[in-house]
Amino acid sequence: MNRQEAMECFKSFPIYGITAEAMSAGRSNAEVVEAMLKAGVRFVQYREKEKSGLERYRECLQLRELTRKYGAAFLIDDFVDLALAVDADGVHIGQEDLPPQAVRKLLGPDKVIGWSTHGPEQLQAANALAGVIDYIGTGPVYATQTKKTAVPVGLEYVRYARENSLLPFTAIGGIKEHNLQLVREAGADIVCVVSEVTGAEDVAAKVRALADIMA
Ligand code: TZP
Ligand code: MG
Repeated sequence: MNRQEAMECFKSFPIYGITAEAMSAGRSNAEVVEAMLKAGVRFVQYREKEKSGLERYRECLQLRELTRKYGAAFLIDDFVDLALAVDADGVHIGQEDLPPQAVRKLLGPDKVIGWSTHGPEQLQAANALAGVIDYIGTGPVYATQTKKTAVPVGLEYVRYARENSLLPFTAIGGIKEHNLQLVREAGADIVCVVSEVTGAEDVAAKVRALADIMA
């Protein structure tokens, strides 16, 4: 799929899927991702910071095939080389990674770039890069074990994004079934829910329950 089709996937379902094998109750990423896809997830990010490059590559080949089968977009967290090697649909980068313009140069015009932002100043910088990047992440909304060092920015920043972002955005960080309604009311149409989904006993049922709250 092309960049525009991948962004249509981003907007087509309220739950953005992210891998976290260490928080998947002993299941493989492929197993968890397939359950997400069966429940309607159309945008999947591979996020595994501790594995070897070879392990990541092998796993991404498998996930690329799986996401293609379900017509879902597949993004890679951090690793531009890996994204190119497995023909992913794009990358998600943070404030301390290669700058978006450099990533765009490497990826060319037809891949999606997502950029994490943590406050109004970074959101304004993202607005200035509309066209280079395609969407932003806003968070962490709440404190989370999935990213222990990150300082929570709260619902206030979600409200700010709703009012001020020129780009589509997704809220992330500590979002669970019990607080999802608040995140939605703050203005998020798309949410990244990591451990609440990967760790759920029934991953597909959890995704459906979350999507119902967002509907
Ligand atoms: N970026 C900000 S918070 C976070 C990332 C990758 C992790 C969110 O994980 P969880 O388990 O949904 O809190
Ligand atoms: Mg990153």
